[in-house]
Order: sequence, then structure tokens, then C-alpha cells
Amino acid sequence: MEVQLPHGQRYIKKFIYYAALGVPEVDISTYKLKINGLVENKLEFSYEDLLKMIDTKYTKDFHCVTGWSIKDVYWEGIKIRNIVEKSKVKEEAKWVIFYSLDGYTSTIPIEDALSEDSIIALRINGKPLTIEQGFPARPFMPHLYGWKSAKWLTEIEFIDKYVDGYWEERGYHERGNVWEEERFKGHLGKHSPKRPIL
Ligand SMILES: Nc1nc2c(c(=O)[nH]1)N[C@H]1C(S)=C(S)[C@@H](COP(=O)(O)O)O[C@H]1N2
Ligand SMILES: [Mo]
Repeated sequence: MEVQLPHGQRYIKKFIYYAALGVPEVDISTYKLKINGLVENKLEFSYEDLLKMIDTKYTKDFHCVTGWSIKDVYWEGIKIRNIVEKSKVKEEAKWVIFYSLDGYTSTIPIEDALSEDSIIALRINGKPLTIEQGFPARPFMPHLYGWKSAKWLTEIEFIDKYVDGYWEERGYHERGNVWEEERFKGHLGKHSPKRPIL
């Protein structure tokens, strides 16, 4: 099936690696992914645990808000909704914050985290993530811009009230849907072109 490129994006051949806060050192022998916040069961997974939980393999494009996209990336990971089921997320949870080893954070609405295709990615194009790609894990939501995909993921926290992440604090959108072109806060997207300037 031919999928269209979202408005304002162009394909390039290779990922541009970003590390706003530097590339951290990862000790995989002590690494844990923590599930925290408004959950009945606080959980921790080692890298070994995560590899055993892989339930999703698909080919999806990746879109950076700066305008570059990568076509047909093969991803392998774990549906966030399956992790959510295990941890029994409470009713009050409305937002999800991803925390990274380097101090980077990103925030998304819980419904986007629960989308069928939203995963914790462990492998790209048939191989474990490289350090530059965010080894050992990063969330990937195909319908959200790439800044939401926090590399070197260490914690998923469920919260009720919205809190900015690293780029959200710098004016980027609370949700970041690529099809609605939600790049910046206060931008209502391409379906609302007549937004008045206040
Ligand atoms: N920890 C961390 N995660 C991050 C970033 C970052 O600087 N630090 N940059 C984000 C942005 S803006 C994008 S587009 C993607 C880029 O992924 P790549 O570095 O694998 O190309 O990572 C996202 N995740
Ligand atoms: Mo980005």
C-alpha cells in the first residue's frame, strides 16, 4: 500500500542522529526500563525481559519535525498497550512521559501511547538499536513526530496533569501528530487554516 508523505516532509536516505544532551553510556547489565506513576503495579524490565516480550514487527516511516522523513524502516518492539495492561494503568492517567538516560524527556497523550502501532522499539532494520539510535530501547509512535521517540529510554511514567518534556518546553506541540502537522504549541494543524491571530 502506498502511504503518502505527510505535509511539509521530504524523504532522505539516512537518519540524522540527534543527541541534544549527548550520547550517554549504557551499562546493559544494570539497565532497567521502569513503569511508574499512576499504575497499580510498578514494573521493571531488564533488556533480556524486553527482548522476550517483542510482539510487533512492521515497516513504517519515521518523521522528524524539522522536515526529514525516512521511508520504510523495519521496526521490532513491544506494544505499549501490552505493557500498560501488565502494569494496570489507573483511570486518572491522561499523559505519558518518557525519560531517557541522558536526561531527555518527551510527553504524549495516553491515547497516542495506546494506539495499536505505538511500541517500545528494540530493533531497527533487523538489528538491535545502535548506541546512536538509542540502545537499548526507545518508544516509537508512527503517527507522531520523531522528537517524541526518546532514545535511551529508562522510564515510562503515567500522569494526570500535562508536563512539558525537553522539546515541549521549547515550544513544540503537546501531541505532535504528523498527519495534523502539530509541530508547535498553539498550532491547530492543517485542518484549521483559519485560526485567528490573537
Ligand atoms: N535522548 C534523546 N532522544 C531523542 C533526541 C535527543 O536529542 N535525545 N532527539 C529526538 C529527535 S528530534 C528525533 S527526530 C529523533 C531522531 O532519531 P535518530 O537520532 O535515531 O535519528 O530522536 C529523538 N529522540
Ligand atoms: Mo526531530
